[in-house]
Amino acid sequence: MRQRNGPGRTLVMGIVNVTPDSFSDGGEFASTDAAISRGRALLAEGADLIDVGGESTRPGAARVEPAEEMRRVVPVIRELATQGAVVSVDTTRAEVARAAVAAGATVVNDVSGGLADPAMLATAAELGVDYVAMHWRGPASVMQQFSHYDDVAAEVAEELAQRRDAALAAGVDVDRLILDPGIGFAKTAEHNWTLLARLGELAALGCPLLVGVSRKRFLGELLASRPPKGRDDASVALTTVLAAQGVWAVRTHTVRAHVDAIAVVQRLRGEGHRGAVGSENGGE
Ligand code: PMM
Repeated sequence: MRQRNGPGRTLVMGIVNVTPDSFSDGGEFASTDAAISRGRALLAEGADLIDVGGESTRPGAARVEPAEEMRRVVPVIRELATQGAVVSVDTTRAEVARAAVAAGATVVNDVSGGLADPAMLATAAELGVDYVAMHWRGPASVMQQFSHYDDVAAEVAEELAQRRDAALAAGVDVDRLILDPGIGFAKTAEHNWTLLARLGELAALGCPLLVGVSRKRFLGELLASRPPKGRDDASVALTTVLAAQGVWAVRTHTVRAHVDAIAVVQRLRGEGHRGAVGSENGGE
């Protein structure tokens, strides 16, 4: 799979949801201070980048106003970027992306792949940032109605190819474009597993891949309905598989175990790794 210039391994994107209603962390980091602390903690665990979002994409979630979305994400981005973090903004709105980049974000993570806001692709091109186009068939409030596929891997690949072409036509630099299968977005558990098993078909689109499985519902279904935080070990197991396949980055709520899993993959390949994060050389 296509990697980019960088450390030559899968990157870990730590999630900071500045939302009162996230499915995975139940609004624990809704305040600015709590979100900044969470971002710092994920960086200390070894996150390569922090993804800051101000709008829940939980199935059925209602939309928030752009002003409220900006109020949530901008101060968090500014503080983490000032501290030297690479920050991405999880938004479907061009105006929020613009404010986030002004505050220091260098990646725009758009779960709609440019479909939710007609100004998004041109804005990402103009801002000259990395742009993640995720596979999306509609807003969270209605997306589960669109989970019908004859061949999920082929259709997601075809729809992502259209988003890739639209982004390039709008002027996004080919070296700044990342694609994402959108695990859990307008997809059943069965669809998610099929997509993960056939990721090579998406890699064939020629762009690096970002994959987000962390704590998602299909893992709860696998694990006898365990609640979101009980799905972390299975999330790490998937990171191991995804890193072995060479995805560009994984998007996760916890970081250290994912960094460790990636180090194991690197070591088995005979490639150097960056050393354990938080190691004290003890316990041997
Ligand atoms: N998943 C969520 C939110 N943003 N962005 C990308 N690129 N890929 C994803 O899979 C993705 C995303 C939903 O998960 P969360 O509510 O736990 O953040």
